[in-house]
Amino acid sequence: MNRMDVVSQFAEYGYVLLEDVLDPEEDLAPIIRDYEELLDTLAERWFGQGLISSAYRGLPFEQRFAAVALEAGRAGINWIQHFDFSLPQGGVTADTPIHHSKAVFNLLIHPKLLDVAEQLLGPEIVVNPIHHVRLKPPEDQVPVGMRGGLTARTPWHQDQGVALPEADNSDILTIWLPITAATVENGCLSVIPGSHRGALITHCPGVGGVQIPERLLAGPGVPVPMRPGSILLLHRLTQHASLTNVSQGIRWSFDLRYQPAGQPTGRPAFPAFLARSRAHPEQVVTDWRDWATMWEEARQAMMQHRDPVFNRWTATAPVCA
Ligand SMILES: O=C(O)CCC(=O)C(=O)O
Ligand SMILES: [Fe+2]
Repeated sequence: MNRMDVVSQFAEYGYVLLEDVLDPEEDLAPIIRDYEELLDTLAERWFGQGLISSAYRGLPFEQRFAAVALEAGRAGINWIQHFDFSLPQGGVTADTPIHHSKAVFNLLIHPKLLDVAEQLLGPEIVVNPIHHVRLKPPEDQVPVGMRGGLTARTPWHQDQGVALPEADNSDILTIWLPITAATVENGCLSVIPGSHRGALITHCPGVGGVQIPERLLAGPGVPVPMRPGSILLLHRLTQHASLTNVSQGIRWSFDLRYQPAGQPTGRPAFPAFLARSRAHPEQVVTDWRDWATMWEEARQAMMQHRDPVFNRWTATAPVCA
């Protein structure tokens, strides 16, 4: 799709599906290998600690992940935090796990993703720190208390609603991409076309995170099944959710965010960095260890200070009653 088509579709619908942007072999296989290694480390550790009954050696990633997550969840381990490359919004300690690796950094700054981002944002591109890996087992295997947007169904929301008001005028672009096929059955995204032309709707706290009450949605959702290599661009006001994973397998995706340099990120407690720049090429972060260090510093700051504010919404809004 050429630049004008991306820009006009994005303006019209608030989302654009771009097929086969990434090469699964070249671009996604390193992520799979990285997470295989991480899973192996965690499975051996938890098995060694007697927290799970087997390390499930030799299983392919998907089955091994589902088996380990099921048992780890029962053992009370917040397993998703071991895989995510962001910090939780509260209760951060020196032991809070976070996964920073070269493979994840390389995906975050992948030239093919930045090329697409540049079409909408211009050439000075910052990585916004609101980003996640989502690894979702079959939903009935996730204990109710552990269900959230990273592990289970994501309720209806606008991404601007999960950022602080400081970023209301920041052009934050979401790029969502599956590592393994995202299907209607395993919980692909659902989007409401054109909903980005409306305002930011009040989000109410609830199971799975802050969410737009169903009766305030702009219309019916359109499911967006995707194959690995394809990417979905989302406007910050586009209303979207994920479906429930009712399959036997896992649903695995990354959601990354980009914005023009010089705008607030909406999550100031977390580190943003310059990923592409013609004006200040010397300030572009190119070493994954520098990125990891920034997050380490954010962690230290969160441990020392009172938990920063992450959300603008409270349950007391009239529409939430
Ligand atoms: O992957 C999901 O379940 C939700 C993703 C999402 O809401 C986002 O990437 O903004
Ligand atoms: Fe979202």
